[in-house]
Amino acid sequence: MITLYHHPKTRSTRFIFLLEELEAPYTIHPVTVRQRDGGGAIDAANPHPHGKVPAISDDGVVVFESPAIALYLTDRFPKNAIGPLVGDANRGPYLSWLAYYAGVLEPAFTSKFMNVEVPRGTAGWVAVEEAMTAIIGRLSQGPYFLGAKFSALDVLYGTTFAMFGQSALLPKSPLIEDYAKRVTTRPAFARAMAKDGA
Ligand SMILES: N[C@@H](CCC(=O)N[C@@H](CS)C(=O)NCC(=O)O)C(=O)O
Repeated sequence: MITLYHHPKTRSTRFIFLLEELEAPYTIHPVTVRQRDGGGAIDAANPHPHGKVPAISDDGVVVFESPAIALYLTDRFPKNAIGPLVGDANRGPYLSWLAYYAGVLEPAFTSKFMNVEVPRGTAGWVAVEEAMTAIIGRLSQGPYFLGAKFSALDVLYGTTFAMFGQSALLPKSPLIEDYAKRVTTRPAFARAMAKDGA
């Protein structure tokens, strides 16, 4: 049984979505987190090393950080083939774009949000505009990140684009808007929203 350490309307919400796609057995353990306004607090029950969400426990085995949780869960619950397994030709792209999400795209968004220019040739990431060009190139062969097959990549990227769609952080792109809609109109997303607890 998976326990998801969760706070409504955060990065853990999309793991309810993923668990619903996987049809995995899970329970939600609501936790408090530190808020941007100085409120909130780390919850002692949350096993994430910085009290962030998401984190999961699989009968005592703790996994934290979104791409690691995504990979762990799709390997652990392969029934609905939401992530390619070892030996599948899509495994390499799957791992690459999972790592890219945390190592390139999120830092790119943070740099833009903080109005910090990405240091050319030294930072491990690139500006949002450059990252989105690569992602749009990938998705133009879609409809999903791995082509015809929906995967946990779409849970991470699709929900992120749906969230930032109207903000200045994300360059306007009809392709990205259609993609975000495709992901967030899935029945599992609606079930997740109903369980988010917001
Ligand atoms: N790198 C982490 C980031 C997790 C994260 O920052 N989550 C936010 C909620 S969206 C949080 O827990 N914030 C509370 C805090 O920073 O203490 C991941 O992708 O899993």
